[in-house]
Amino acid sequence: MNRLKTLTLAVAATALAASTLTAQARDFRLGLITPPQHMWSTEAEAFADSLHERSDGEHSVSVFPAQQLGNEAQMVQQLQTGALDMAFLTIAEISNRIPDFGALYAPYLVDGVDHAARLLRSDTAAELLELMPAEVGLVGVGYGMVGMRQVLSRDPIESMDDMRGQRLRITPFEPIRDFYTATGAAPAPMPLLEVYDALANGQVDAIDMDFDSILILKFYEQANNLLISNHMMFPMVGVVSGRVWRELSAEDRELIETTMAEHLENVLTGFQEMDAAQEEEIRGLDLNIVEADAEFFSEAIVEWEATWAEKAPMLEALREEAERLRQ
Ligand code: 3HB
Repeated sequence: MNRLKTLTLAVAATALAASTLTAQARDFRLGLITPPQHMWSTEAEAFADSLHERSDGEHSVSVFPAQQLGNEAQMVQQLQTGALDMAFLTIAEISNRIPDFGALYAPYLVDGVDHAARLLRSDTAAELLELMPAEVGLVGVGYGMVGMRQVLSRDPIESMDDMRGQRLRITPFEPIRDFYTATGAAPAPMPLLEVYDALANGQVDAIDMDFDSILILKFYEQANNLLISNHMMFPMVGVVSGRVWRELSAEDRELIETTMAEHLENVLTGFQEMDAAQEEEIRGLDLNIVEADAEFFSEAIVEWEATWAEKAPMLEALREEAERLRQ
């Protein structure tokens, strides 16, 4: 080895040692709205364990599930100021702030959970994440999801006519609100953890929900008609505060990014793996089940497209990608 190379290596080693010495041990805070038993929450805990282990005990992550730190709008604000370090967020709040994300909720963009996961792993979906630092000050590390959306209702829904005037709970965001308004229903925005009581006390007649939450939060106890419609996918995004990101060393960024991405991938595969069994379990409950497809909602879809093709220019590219990934 020549002298110059040895010297360069020695300087590099000293720099590395110095940066390790000055690297700050951190206890990051990660917030999410889902209850502790939801897979987003259990994978957030698993991410915390992995990061602790891979940083040789230097970094830890405290996970705050069940909206302990506030709703998603409040968490996004905290992420922007750096008061919160990380979160697993539905795309709902993000799509309210970056309309292009609304394209992910195009009705029947995907055929089911496998197709949804393929689309979320694509470069086109990754392009959306690139918009986040400049537009909301968050670093979007990758996607997770839950299962496809269904409609659970007190009264049977056999055609779109039956939806007219129904007070129907939605996650609070615009693309889904526009879809249900177009069906003739009266959308009632409400966070996940308020849904059970709202159904129980008659505040809403129906809810937009996924199989997993219908089961784990026992919504079927309060409404026994299920429209298996698979009408939209429901992505999640793992984020780090842009402010916090800027303070991190390149090494820590890399560690956080790869570790979080791995656990988000576990969420995608987890929901892919659970879907069929959950559908079977739900079909085994004492529910009146009706199935729906794009034809069922055709007029509402035309109306939705008219608004969102303009609001979310990424819709076209996502559709093309979804078409390529259709199997
Ligand atoms: C929702 O319906 O708002 C929701 C459902 C989930 C996870 C997060 C939000 O399974």
